[in-house]
Amino acid sequence: MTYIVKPKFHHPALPTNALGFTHRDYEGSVSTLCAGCGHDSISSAIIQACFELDLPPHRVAKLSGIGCSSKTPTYFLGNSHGFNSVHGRMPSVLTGANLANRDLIYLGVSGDGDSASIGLGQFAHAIRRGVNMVYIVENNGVYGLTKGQFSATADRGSKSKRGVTNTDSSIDLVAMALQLGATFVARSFSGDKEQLVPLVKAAIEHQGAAFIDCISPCVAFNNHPGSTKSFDYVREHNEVVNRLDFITARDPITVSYQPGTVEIVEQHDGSKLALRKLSPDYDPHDRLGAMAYLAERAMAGEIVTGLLFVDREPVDLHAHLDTIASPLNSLGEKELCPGSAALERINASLR
Ligand SMILES: Cc1ncc(C[n+]2csc(CCOP(=O)(O)OP(=O)(O)O)c2C)c(N)n1
Ligand code: SF4
Ligand SMILES: [Mg+2]
Repeated sequence: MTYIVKPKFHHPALPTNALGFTHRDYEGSVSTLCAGCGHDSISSAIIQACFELDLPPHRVAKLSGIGCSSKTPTYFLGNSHGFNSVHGRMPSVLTGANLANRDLIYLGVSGDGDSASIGLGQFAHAIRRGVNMVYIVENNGVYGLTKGQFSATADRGSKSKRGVTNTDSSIDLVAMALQLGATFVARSFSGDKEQLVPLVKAAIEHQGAAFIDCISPCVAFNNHPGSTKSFDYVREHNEVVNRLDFITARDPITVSYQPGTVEIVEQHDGSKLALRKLSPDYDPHDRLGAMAYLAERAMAGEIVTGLLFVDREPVDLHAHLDTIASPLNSLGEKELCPGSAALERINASLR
């Protein structure tokens, strides 16, 4: 058995959100991951973000591949749509679902093996097409589910639990997402919920390809000295460039700030991101600058976290393809089958 259903009763005084839902309404089954696994903290951040955004659970579709990370959608949003696909194939399934029904919020949950090893091509194409989604990689540097082999995000020189040194160069998914044109790019740490919850909220409201690389230590196979994805290593080498407050379109801006230290970034739907600058030189609107900064800090052994890049005017796949505004499942036979005269016109235009 890979999941245990949670009992339905809860304390009658649990706080509710604007829809009358409690936190429990956004939870899933009881997690069967190892106690202390970073992935459980990410699930908890997703639950918190969706509760605070007052999202109707039936409007969310969560998709994943294979791995401990890809099992996690069972442990959150139990009342949402879910699809557990094949190893490394989540991005194409998500792309297809998004094209068929643009009205849902798409949450792609993956692992570093799922996205940087077997699924690297799929990851790249979903990002470069600008699919409107939140793509979260729960990055522990190993294949946790198959007992701790190095994944493609393991740093060169880092050591496995058995003491073997990784001799391959690592793939930095954040650098790739920036290069491939993602319009929202962030890196976070499962141990930093204060940073992760607003990042997930902002990514959900972003109308384009939003990518979050979340370092998520595997306590069973990659949390030892010599690992660069352990809790201790990430805490010691974490360079936070900004802190985010997320404000929905209906909330008043209440953040207090010193001029010059906070920038308010408005998104398409009117929601606002209040970015507290911790690194004064860092500009999250400069794609090339972000790429250079990340590479420079990585050379110095630092892991840069925070909102790394956001495009205020994102364009998504539906805009690129000029698709109809309604979800395909709401179209009737008349729209879906316009008749032989229309087909003749299309054929004639291609001759
Ligand atoms: C096509 C295919 N190849 C290999 C596997 C075996 N396999 C299952 S999970 C996994 C790696 C998972 O690693 P990751 O995505 O990093 O998830 P984690 O368990 O670390 O969270 C592999 C290689 C598989 N299930 N399917
Ligand atoms: S093996 Fe690692 S990734 Fe999998 S549940 Fe355990 S700690 Fe988490
Ligand atoms: Mg992994």
